[in-house]
Amino acid sequence: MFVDRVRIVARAGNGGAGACSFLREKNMPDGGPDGGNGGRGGSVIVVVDPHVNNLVRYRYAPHQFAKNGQNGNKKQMSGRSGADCIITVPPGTVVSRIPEEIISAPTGEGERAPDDLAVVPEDDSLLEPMADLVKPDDKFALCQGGRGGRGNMNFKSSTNQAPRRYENGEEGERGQFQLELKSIADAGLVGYPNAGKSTLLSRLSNAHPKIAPYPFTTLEPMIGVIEYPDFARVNVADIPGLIEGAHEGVGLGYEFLRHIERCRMLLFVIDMAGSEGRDPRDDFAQLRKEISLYQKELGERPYLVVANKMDLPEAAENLKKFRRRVRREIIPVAGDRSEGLEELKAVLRRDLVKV
Ligand SMILES: Nc1nc2c(ncn2[C@@H]2O[C@H](COP(=O)(O)OP(=O)(O)OP(=O)(O)O)[C@@H](O)[C@H]2O)c(=O)[nH]1
Ligand SMILES: [Mg+2]
Repeated sequence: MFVDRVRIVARAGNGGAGACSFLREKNMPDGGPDGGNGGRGGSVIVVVDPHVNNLVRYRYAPHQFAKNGQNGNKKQMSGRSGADCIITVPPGTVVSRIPEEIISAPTGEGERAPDDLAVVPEDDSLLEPMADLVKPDDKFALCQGGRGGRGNMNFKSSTNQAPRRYENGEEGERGQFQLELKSIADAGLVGYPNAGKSTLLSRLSNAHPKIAPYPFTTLEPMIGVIEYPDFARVNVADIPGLIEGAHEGVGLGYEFLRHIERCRMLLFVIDMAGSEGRDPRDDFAQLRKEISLYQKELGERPYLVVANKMDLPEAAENLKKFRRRVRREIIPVAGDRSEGLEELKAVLRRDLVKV
């Protein structure tokens, strides 16, 4: 299962308490205070691991708690620090806080949501973005561990040689958070189901997506890397196909548009043969519309048209009509025969690789 959005409850460890103790040894009945400090509580830390590609593990383990620090001890011994809790996420994970007001807001029946259950805010705009973790090993401390309290050995002074004072540890931070994967690729493939997006990705890049002659073969996004002989790279994201009405929840591609939200360029893959009696011009117009309805800004992103299935008989005539309507760069290809792909690669390189 591909999971690209989870809500978690995170809690850092509390600091350990400082100790209150006095040195007692043979021949030293009144040794000084020797209570050590408490250890620091562990923090909850989010770290990017490029080998992780989704967030599924946190769906099943939404409670992420770090360990408490241990209490200080006699003989000036400090308590051990609590272990951190490390949350590994894929590159492109956006971390947001779910504000308290939403968590403690009454639910439908006038009840409060339980404190340890992450609730789903109706409105994403209420979330407070905290971090956008992009590169491998990017880190973010979600909840800081509490500081350990000082033991009584720290409170000795010229006027008080035998202090009984010590501190408790600080509480660790806690909260509820959303982790959302918004993949980062240079170019994103957008098209109707069966248009041949996955075929293109498999022929252009090192990726091996599933390809089949039925709609909605692709159920989860995938990123492939195109490597050029001089080691320049362009990565391309394949997502499930979009259909008319996608913005109203028809089909499943819409949910996945977040994975191309951050692409620098969109590649509209059009079945130029007009299989199943469709008109490629309408397909294109509909796709553009769905994209803009998803996000106005995504509709304004630079794009190219990839005219696919040019090997089929109707395609050439359709392409002529298409060119008359769409005044854009159009690259004719036949994905499953690898025809036209060198040109497509060259164009991607021209537009996406910095020199
Ligand atoms: N004739 C012809 N068929 C193609 C071409 N490219 C892809 N196909 C076929 O079209 C069908 C769909 O290909 P996919 O790559 O799975 O299409 P998709 O756009 O990824 O589809 P979804 O994942 O369902 O959105 C497969 O049967 C492919 O073999 C092409 O250039 N010419
Ligand atoms: Mg596919």
